[in-house]
Amino acid sequence: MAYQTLIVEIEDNVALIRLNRPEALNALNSVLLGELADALKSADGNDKVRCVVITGSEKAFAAGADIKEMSSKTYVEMFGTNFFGTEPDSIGRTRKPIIAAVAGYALGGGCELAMMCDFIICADNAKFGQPEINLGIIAGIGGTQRLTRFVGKSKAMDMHLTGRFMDAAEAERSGLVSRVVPLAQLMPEAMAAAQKIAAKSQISVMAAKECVDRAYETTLNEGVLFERRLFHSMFATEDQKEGMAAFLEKREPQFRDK
Ligand code: CO8
Repeated sequence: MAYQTLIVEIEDNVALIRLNRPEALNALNSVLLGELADALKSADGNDKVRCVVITGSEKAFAAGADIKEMSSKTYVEMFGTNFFGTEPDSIGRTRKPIIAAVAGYALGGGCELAMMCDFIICADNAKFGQPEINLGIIAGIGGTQRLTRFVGKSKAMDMHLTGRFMDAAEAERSGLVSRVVPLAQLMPEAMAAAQKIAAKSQISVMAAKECVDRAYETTLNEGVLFERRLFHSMFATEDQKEGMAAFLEKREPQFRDK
């Protein structure tokens, strides 16, 4: 399907979704968020897709929600239409793994979108921030909650209250991103990571994703129990037999998602 604000390519079992509003540094407007939710839903339902990468341009992953679109809205319009309430939830419901490949600015809603992905690989020119405070507003799609879980209270408060940006080195040091690579290596690195994930058993990939996500939603004991139940359930799959047999026979496993 052709989108106005996205370019989607599927190659080697990876769906690459590129945010494409260069005139506005990929600012997230309602068309883009709607299209992104749609693209993720179709990737989730497409047997050829085993992992998703979301990226932007070299200058901007996304510079936030679209300020032009929001500037004249009233409270009644925002609340009444649940503005930006539905699409982010549908992004969060995607069961296949999603990697954010971030170069340049990931600000406001852009930083929040990156944090909604399963992990972030960034280029050395990346800049993360929650500068909504400079506009007389606050984060609206999870930034106060997710950034705090990623980097802790002190840094999250600093970012949200001062609106300062965090560079790639600080983002890696703080646990916001999993890896930093030179800009030219960003897409090769992200695609290689996605292809590595795509080669695993999708059953165990989705189970691992559910378990890690559960860590943010429950107590340690409940999370460990949840993990153990899913761990036991892996032994009902053919892929567990194949994975362990391949190890013992010193060969590469051939997973069949069964
Ligand atoms: N919305 C709309 N247009 C934008 C945005 C944006 N967030 N960011 C940049 N643009 C536009 C500029 O207006 C400009 O357009 P034009 O050429 O027509 O004037 C074009 O992109 C290029 O931008 P700049 O000329 O400003 O480029 P610079 O390199 O000088 O500066 C910056 C880059 C620092 C990124 C700067 O553009 C900037 O500060 N942008 C705004 C960042 C920001 O405040 N983001 C937070 C927005 S609010 C938000 O995200 C709320 C989240 C809650 C809901 C989330 C729902 C998704």
